[in-house]
Amino acid sequence: MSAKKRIGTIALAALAGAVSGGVFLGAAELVALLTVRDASPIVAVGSFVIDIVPRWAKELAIELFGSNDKLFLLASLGVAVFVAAAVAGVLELWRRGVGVALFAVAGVAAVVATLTRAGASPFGFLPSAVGAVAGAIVLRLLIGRLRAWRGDTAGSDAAGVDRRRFLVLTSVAAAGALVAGVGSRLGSAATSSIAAVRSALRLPAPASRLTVPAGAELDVPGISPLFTPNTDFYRVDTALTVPSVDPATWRLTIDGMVEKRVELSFQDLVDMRPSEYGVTLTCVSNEVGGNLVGNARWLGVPVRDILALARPRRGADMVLSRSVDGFTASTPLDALTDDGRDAILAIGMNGEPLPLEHGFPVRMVVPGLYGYVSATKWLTELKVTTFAADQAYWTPRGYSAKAPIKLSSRIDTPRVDKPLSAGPTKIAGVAWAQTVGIRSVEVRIDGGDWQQAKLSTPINADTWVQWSLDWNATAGSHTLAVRATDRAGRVQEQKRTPIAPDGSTGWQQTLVRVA
Ligand SMILES: Nc1nc2c(c(=O)[nH]1)N[C@H]1C(S)=C(S)[C@@H](COP(=O)(O)O)O[C@H]1N2
Ligand SMILES: [Mo]
Repeated sequence: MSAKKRIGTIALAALAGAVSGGVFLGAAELVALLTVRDASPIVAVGSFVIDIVPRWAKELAIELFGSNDKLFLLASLGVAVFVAAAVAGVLELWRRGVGVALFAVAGVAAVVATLTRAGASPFGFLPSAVGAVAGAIVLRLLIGRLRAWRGDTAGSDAAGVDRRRFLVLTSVAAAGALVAGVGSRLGSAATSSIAAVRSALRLPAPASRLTVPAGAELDVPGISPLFTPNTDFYRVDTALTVPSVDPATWRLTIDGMVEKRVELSFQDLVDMRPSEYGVTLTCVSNEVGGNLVGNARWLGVPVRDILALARPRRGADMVLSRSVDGFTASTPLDALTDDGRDAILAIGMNGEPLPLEHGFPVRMVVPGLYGYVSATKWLTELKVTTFAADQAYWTPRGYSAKAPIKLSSRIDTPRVDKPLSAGPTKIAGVAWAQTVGIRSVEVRIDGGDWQQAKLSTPINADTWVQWSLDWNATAGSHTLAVRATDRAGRVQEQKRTPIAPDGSTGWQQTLVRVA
């Protein structure tokens, strides 16, 4: 065989391998659609990767791709699968059975990843197993045909026939994999019944409504709205696919160091007459000036009332809240039981049931604590325990077990990327110091004196305030800085510190160009 022909054969083997990899994924998605929805191997392996990647990689992904970090992970995994499958194709060409063995190994790995997910169904092995078998069969067939064709004398009738057989089978397999894979993902999204259940759900009228004082919202173009619309609300979680939890079968277990183990249904929460609370949520990954912060009107029931049903025992100092997908958060027990703090189990967000990606049907919301230590979505268990005995998801991954939100402020307008023309304008933004409240916000232009910004009337100490300062912008470049002071008199720290282990500090500085 000439070198050129050999290279051509290897390339075709790689193609056959990649197509077989596609068959693996496509068949698995189809079986997942028909049997165990959550057992897609690519999702299971992706979730596994999320749990094991080092902190710096995760931070980099969030920094580069923001809320698209999961899409990026899936795409990288897809590429990795095709590359590995192409290699399997070449190996199968080199020695019969080696490529097939590689598919078997991948199948076993996918089965393990699927079965070790939190809440995995015992039949979760089916999609990966069927996918691996289908992929291996196709690989064997394709490489067999490729061998037959490339072994024929060039230009012979047999070569023509075998060539056609190889190409036809490869195209059919590729098309089948594509249709099965894409069709199944679309079908699964379209028939996901949880979205329909959510739209049909009617929330009870709040026992008491949140009072929003006059002057709570400033009228400044470009400022963050007082309440962040659900569709614009930042999303951060480790869930590669949004968990489906039906409120009809949802149960919350309160156990651990309690006098009485308690189980509650969604209706039990509704019967506890939920009220409205205004709370600004913040992610520990929010850089100074970042957008991983949002304010909402939550409908919920105080966690203290729920814990009271179970009666925590003496000695407990933490509640480990658990999500259906295995995520956990460690919240100091007193942050949940203090009369002065409105920690709630929320069922509503801005007048609607919780959106699916924000924890439908029930999540926790605790004023003053970063999301990763308090705001568990798709909540399923509250385990009363101690910091000595239990660790939450992020604790062994380099974040503090306890993490109060740090006082911070942000400039919303003007923005670096929006041109500004000279003349009177407003510098404006938001500032937050949950549970304490904001006393003042100051702005510094071009290193001059700090100037007092005007504040909106706060809803309460748990929500952010808006601030604004009149500015007569002159042509040229200007540096703007902002800092806030809370009602305890603490001034926002100037020193820049990174988000790990317990939240960023520093003053936001922006450069604006005025034309
Ligand atoms: N189940 C689950 N809940 C979770 C998380 C998660 O990864 N899984 N992430 C937490 C983090 S880090 C934050 S900042 C908030 C974000 O809530 P949001 O996505 O509704 O804005 O949810 C928290 N609750
Ligand atoms: Mo977070």
